[in-house]
Amino acid sequence: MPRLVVVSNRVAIPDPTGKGSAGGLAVALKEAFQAYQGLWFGWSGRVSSHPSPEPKMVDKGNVHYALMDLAPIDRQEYYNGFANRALWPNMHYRLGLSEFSRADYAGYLRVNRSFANALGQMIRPDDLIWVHDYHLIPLAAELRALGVTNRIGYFHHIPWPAPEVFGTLPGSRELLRAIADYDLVGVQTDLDADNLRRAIVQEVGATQQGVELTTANGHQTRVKGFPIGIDVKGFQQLARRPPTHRIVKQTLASLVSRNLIIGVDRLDYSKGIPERMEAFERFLVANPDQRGHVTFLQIAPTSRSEVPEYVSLSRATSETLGRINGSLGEPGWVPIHYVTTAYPRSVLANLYRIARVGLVTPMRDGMNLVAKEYVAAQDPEDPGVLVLSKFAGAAQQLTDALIVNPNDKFEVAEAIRDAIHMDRDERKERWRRMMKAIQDYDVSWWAASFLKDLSDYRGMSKVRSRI
Ligand code: ADQ
Repeated sequence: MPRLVVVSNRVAIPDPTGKGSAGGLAVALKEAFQAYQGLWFGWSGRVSSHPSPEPKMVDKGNVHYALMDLAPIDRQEYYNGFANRALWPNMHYRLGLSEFSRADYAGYLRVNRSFANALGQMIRPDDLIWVHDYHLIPLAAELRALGVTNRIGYFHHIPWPAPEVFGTLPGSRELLRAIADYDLVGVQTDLDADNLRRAIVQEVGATQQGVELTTANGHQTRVKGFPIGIDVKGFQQLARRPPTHRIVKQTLASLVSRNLIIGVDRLDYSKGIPERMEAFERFLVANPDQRGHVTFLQIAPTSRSEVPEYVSLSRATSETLGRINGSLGEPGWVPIHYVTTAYPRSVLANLYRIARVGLVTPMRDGMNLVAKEYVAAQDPEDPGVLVLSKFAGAAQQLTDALIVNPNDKFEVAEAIRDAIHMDRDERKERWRRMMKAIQDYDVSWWAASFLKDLSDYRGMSKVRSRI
């Protein structure tokens, strides 16, 4: 049986108690790891002053986990620095927030090289290697430099911006050259794929035939959209379970004759959380009859709190929240409930199901799985309405959501009003079509179709035979 080698920035080892909530990628790869023998390589999440150049091995079932520690400077430059202060904002079209530093970029390349050195020694000839996300773009190029000729695929979870935007980032051409060293590059949408192919053609001088690109050295790579999905059946089952968690019971109790609107995100400026609160404010101002009858619950655990832009966002969000609740709230009714706890998936599923409206309005998002989870969790006989940003990859598939531009709070406010007043027949009809879209392209489809494409692909053979 060929081995599947997954590489990602963070490695999610199954919780021995089985109680913890599995990370997104762990859920996505569960089935793939049943079909293959597995090795999952990446950062342990730990920082050590003298990290070992060799990974620490942990074995669980048929998956071996290879965990690398990082030195404090590595975490600062590679993770907080180049990945999260330069690449992330650039790829989410926030050029004003993108902070490039040569030291950070050098740290990013250094960590990718040290990961490749450690991983390279573990690779067997017929391993299929699947690298995940923007932290690890140069990994294939580093592995190739060590003589690794295996098929290597890359999946990019966040948007790939227009070439004019990506080109503003110093180092962008080198990164494009590096990405062309993969055999298959998967992105979330056809638009992302088109952006990336155009950039590789323009900046690296590759020739293009359909989805296939050939670089000057004869290496061929394919760039295609593979929209990521969720475990629809699993999520539906969670949503149908009777609520046991305190927050769900309290929320239900507080909702007598009130509608619930829900937002669930990591606290990240790409998710448009303060903008969403302002749109809700606009809705309450324009629809005074709704005051006291609607509550907006925003769940947003803090993330990347070592990155200065996230500290400012946290402050700005709390200020917006305080201002709105102070000016519009009444004794007995708080318009926005804001919670910074990360809840288990079962709790989210229950909350999605009782919410009349799912408000998913990122300024940019690769896909956005919350939109799909919200749809999966609904009661088919009385489903809620999804309000979805046109800038989430999910909007390409969920065209029966109420699609909005998150930069226009008036438009979002109108969509909230329409969602609350939508009759049951229309809600059911829209939900049925969205449900079909998420079932047809669920997480099993995503992993299986990427891996099939990668294993069928012969593009590297010409180069391999010359080595
Ligand atoms: P994220 O930016 O993290 O992922 P998203 O797709 O919404 O965004 O995934 C978040 C996941 O975390 C969801 O499964 C959600 O349920 C969970 N989550 C969010 N808030 C939570 C909370 N308060 N408590 C518990 N769980 C919570 C990146 C890209 C996305 C892309 C995914 C997958 O930015 O665009 O969809 O990868 O490719």
